[in-house]
Amino acid sequence: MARRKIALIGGGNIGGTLAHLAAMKQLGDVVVFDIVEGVAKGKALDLAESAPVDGFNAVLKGTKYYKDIEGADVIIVTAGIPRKPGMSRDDLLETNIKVMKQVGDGIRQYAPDAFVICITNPLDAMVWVLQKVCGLPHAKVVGMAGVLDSARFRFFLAEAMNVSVEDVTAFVLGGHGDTMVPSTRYTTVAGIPMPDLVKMGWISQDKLDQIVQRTRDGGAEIVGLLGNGSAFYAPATSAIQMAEAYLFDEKRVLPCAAHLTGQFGVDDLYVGVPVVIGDQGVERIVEIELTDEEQGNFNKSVEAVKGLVDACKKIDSSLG
Ligand code: A3D
Repeated sequence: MARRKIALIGGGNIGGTLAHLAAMKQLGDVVVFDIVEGVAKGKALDLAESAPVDGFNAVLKGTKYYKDIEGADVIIVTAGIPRKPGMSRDDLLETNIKVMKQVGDGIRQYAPDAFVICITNPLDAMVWVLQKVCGLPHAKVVGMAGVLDSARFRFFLAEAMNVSVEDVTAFVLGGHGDTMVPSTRYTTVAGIPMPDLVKMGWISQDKLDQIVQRTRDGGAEIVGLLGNGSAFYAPATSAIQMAEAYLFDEKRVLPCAAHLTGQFGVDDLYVGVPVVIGDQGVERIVEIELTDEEQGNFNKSVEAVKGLVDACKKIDSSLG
């Protein structure tokens, strides 16, 4: 069987880490695309030179030409610019919409059968724009945020209760950002829901509330520590988990930004919900019952996403 092809659009911090992980895990040959050609080529060559030591078989190529992504099985998009001082949210949106339009055109032309994972922020709006432009089926275009947000939630909880991160399963809904909705009811240690663990004295309600807030602020915490740039190891690892679920038809149940058509009362928006990922892409949306409080918080989060998508439509009328 021919090797699979993984194309990474954006060869910055996350793109480089994705290339490393994809090569080490031998997911396939790796193409790193960036408008800064030297960065793409330099990272691809540097990683290729690590292959003899690490013992992986993968061809790594850096490029600034979309034709090189031709036939890609998986595409992970991190291209874009972060918000700089003095820049408004709309300035950022304007630039990243333009980037998503270039990327979407490239995907439509050269890799219409790929499974596409978007990471570029503001995530829920950018994945919406990307799908609109590339025209791939909604099931084949998803956003990565929930796996990362729930990984952070799991890590904080495991640390607080002194248990293995592996035994904590977490549940995060809604848009990526301050309004995300970590659900403690559906978050467990080895199947024991958090409210029961509070009753059992494993964690106090106060500590749990603090962790919920720390999860919402997880991205900002890393930005503050790094001083320059944002998180990249955990975001890359999270996107690779989604890529593996698709490539190996794992039917994993993962929280992703998925296109909703009425589920949870949301229509034509990408919002974080649990989905099943297999070789058809997003094969199922897991629609759970929410309490009134959870639904209220979820609705607030959806409103924030809707505000961003409306702003995108205003900035670029072709998206309307
Ligand atoms: P960074 O290291 O700046 O990499 C971005 C790369 O995109 C740079 O190498 C640019 O040269 C390249 N680029 C810019 N414009 C284009 C273009 N038109 N075509 C191709 N490449 C281009 O950023 P990063 O890797 O740290 O982060 C990438 C994105 O992910 C940002 O938008 C972050 O905000 C976002 N992010 C999202 C999450 C989520 O959980 C959703 C987490 C962390 C970061």
